Amino acid sequence: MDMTLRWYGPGYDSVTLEQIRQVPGVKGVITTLYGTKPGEAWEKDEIKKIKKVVEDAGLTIRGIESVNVSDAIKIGNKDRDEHIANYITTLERLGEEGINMICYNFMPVFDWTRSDLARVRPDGGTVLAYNQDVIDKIDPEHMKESINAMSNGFVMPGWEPERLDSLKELFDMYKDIDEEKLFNNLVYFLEAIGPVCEKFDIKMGIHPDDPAWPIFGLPRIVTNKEKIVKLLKAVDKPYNGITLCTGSLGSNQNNDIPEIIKACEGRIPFAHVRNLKYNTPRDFEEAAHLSSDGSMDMYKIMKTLYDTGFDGAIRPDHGRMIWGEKAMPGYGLYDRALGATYLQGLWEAIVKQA
Ligand code: DNO
Repeated sequence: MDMTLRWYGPGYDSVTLEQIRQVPGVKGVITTLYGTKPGEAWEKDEIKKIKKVVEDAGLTIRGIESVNVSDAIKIGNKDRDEHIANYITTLERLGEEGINMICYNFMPVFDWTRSDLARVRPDGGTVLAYNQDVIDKIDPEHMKESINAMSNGFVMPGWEPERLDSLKELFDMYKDIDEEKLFNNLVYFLEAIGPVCEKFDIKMGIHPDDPAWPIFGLPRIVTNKEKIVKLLKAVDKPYNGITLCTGSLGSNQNNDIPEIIKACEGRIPFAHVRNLKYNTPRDFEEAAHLSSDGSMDMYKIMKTLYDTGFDGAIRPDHGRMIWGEKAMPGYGLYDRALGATYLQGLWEAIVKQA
């Protein structure tokens, strides 16, 4: 298990590599070239540059989150094959630099979705939260205004301004895409990138849909154990794995995370481990990582990862905003650092007990 922290790269993150290096046990970061557009090939020099910046700070790049998949690939339109060729080039260039864990998602239009990016909790910290009644009232084509108003001036991952500017076109492009077509397009993509993944021993970890059910009439295909197992079987190769995101899968209160971990044994190159507090079947908020602060059993999650031989990268996920920090919602330093040490504490106890 390699404990990591997500870092957005120079100019995008309020957290520095020097700070990350001081979080006990964290030796690597999960990063990306934030300025790149889905569909384009990443420049070799840019990859080398960010690698050097990270290594000069005494850390390594443990993986990429994300190499984003373009809407053309998800929809399967005329630009798909060109975009896949560029994706393969990116993987090849990352592989050549020894970077071989890639997180991506296959969510149409919106990446993760929340109704509130700064809900105040009883301890005064603020957190990301989701309320279905609020989401039901939002006009999805105007999500841009909602997200911009909530994001502290940061560009939120998955909510890049250029995407938000064309929401109407994006919705139109997806109007004939149902679950089955989306799934087939994902399989097509995974088969196409197979050779480059195998050549460089790259592990792809698809991120679950968040929340884990269809929203705004758009299909969602990575939401529960059955769908994940179907995907792992459809391309039954070690490179086709998942990012085990407990907060995303856990948004659906019917999902049993330890059972999902067991069903994915050997196919989890990356884990995002965080807790949620369920308030009602239609409302949850992102608690601190500790089991006692939320609704999930974090010990059981870490123990099941251990018991199934998990040896991938792991990171604490969205943290609360505490101690007056100003950062991208969910991605401040303080609470994620607390999460990283807590998860490592659980892990140490599990290892020693075994
Ligand atoms: C949100 C993240 C997601 C995730 C992507 C992976 O905080 O968990 O944006 O990085 O879905 O492609």
